[in-house]
Amino acid sequence: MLKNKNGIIFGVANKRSIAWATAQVLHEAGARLAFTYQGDRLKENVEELTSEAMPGSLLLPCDVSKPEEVEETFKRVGEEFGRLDFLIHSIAYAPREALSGEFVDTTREAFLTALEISAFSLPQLARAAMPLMTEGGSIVCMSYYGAEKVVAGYNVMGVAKAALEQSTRYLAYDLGPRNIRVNAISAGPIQTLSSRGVADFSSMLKHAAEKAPLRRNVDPREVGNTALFLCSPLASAITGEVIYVDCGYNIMGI
Ligand code: 0WD
Repeated sequence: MLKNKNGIIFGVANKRSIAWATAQVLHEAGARLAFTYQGDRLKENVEELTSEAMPGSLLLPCDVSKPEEVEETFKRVGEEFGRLDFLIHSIAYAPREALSGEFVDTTREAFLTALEISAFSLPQLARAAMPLMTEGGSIVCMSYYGAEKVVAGYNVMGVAKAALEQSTRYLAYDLGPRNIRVNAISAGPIQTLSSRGVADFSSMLKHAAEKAPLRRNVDPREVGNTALFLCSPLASAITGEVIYVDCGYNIMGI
């Protein structure tokens, strides 16, 4: 479904990353992929994963808090790919101490960092990708239910996800005339490196599986499948949406 399409994926940290499950699905659909990694800390992981499964992938260092790395990333993508068709934003960060205890105690620094890395990075990357999306495009980011309801412990990340979801809508409006679609996937809880930073995450997983209509947790590949749909022509009239991939959890009241 994505033959002759070029995409870039932000947020592969290790084999459990949602971005990695998504990359596998997009690769199987025929896409050519570029990956970014945040600093040398994660370089080896990404090299190891891609060298086995997708040799020849373009790997680029990109910490979104460093504008010069973002600029260099898209310059290289332009040189290698010429045209970009989709971008997967699967990154988030908040200092660990902000993801436990009370939201009221969030420091200025933690608040600004969480919002910068987890939300501002979406318009930042969209702006940089836009000139390469010459034949339209699809931008997909990852959100969570804590954007709209209080999830104890999710704290400032919930505020950042609210900003991310609303950024999705404003970007959809701005980029629509270029036929660039922008959507968010609101995924159910999945055990990854990041989610381990959320206080009492295993209880969240258990609760979600018990309450969701499908009575189970989400598999990261199911998030990848939805990203594939959103990047494909099948979703050609869908933009500015938040699509739930949560086994139905969000529809439940009591
Ligand atoms: O339950 C979950 N795991 C859910 C995750 C449920 C719903 C949504 N999500 C979201 C996350 O909030 C995030 O936006 O999905 C996205 C991917 O998260 P993930 O796959 O759970 O987490 P992980 O594998 O840790 O990837 C996130 C990565 C970072 O990993 P670490 O753990 O090293 O912080 O985001 C990247 C980094 O690779 N990242 C950055 N990339 C560029 N510049 C930066 C940065 N400054 N900071 C973090």
